[in-house]
Amino acid sequence: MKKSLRMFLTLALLMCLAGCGAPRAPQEAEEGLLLGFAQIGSESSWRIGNTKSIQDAAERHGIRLMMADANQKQENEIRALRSFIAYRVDVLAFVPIVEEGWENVLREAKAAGIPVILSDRMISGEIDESLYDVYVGADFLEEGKKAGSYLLRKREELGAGRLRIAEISGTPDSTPALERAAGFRSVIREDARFEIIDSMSGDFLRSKGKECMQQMLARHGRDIDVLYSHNDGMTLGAIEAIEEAGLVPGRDIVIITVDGEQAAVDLLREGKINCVVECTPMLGETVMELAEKLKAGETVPRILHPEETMFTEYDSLEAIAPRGY
Ligand code: GYE
Repeated sequence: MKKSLRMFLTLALLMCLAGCGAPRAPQEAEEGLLLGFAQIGSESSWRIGNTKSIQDAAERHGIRLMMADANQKQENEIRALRSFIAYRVDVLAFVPIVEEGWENVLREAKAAGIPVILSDRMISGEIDESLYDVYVGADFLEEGKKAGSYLLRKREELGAGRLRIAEISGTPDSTPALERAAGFRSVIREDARFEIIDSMSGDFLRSKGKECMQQMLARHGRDIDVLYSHNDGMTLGAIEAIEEAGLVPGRDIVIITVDGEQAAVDLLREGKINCVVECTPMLGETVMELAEKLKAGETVPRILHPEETMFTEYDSLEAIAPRGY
């Protein structure tokens, strides 16, 4: 069968298997590195920026990209990975939506001799380290610690009594949700006045962030001093709920958020958010460089964290460059 026809049939198969968004067709049909990338979906502006970063970098590098959108379902992601393996891509990359449950498909990739890049999120469980080559993504524990360290600085302004924190966390069992929670707790533990009075998962979705905040406001009324939200999308939803309840975000409730989307930085400038912990979605360039090295059989580091910062109400905010996501 002609290679281009085989490619077309494989893409059609992938579309059926993933049951959702069409995988992106490779730019050139015949030559160059072929990268299979399984993305988890488009739950946030961060994710949309991440997908674009991958696509743009693949184009710059002349890498043929087969991209599947798993529509937030691990089983779709696993099916897409199996299709990439069957197609014999040169390198596999994927965003593990949750940490557990990847052993079998990774063993299949290893048996087929295909190197694996974990992009943005980590895996855990009965994982033999040889089942993937490299992790490229944020240090989420550090992000949680940054959020906590901002709060230690803020605490004197908040009075002498208990400081009641409501948390809206990300997708359960995903690395950013687990580690943003753990890092934050490891820092605020230092002061017994801090108390996490409620924690709900908003699945990294703006709509769910709003619902969580509405429910927590109904349960606790004005007894919430601080909101710690694991991503900007959920924070934007929560701010709507706070304003609808007649409260002033950033003043009646101190707001800490993670990601650093343009919309969150704008609200930080307006005083409606107090602290934005940066998490960059711009991982495309590094993923492509790693894919090229892996295909060439070169050794690569096991872990690569991008440099990240945070922006708070205590900083001068004029100089922050447009965020691009
Ligand atoms: O914070 C959130 C996205 O995995 C770091 O997923 C990523 C998170 C990001 O949907 O906005």
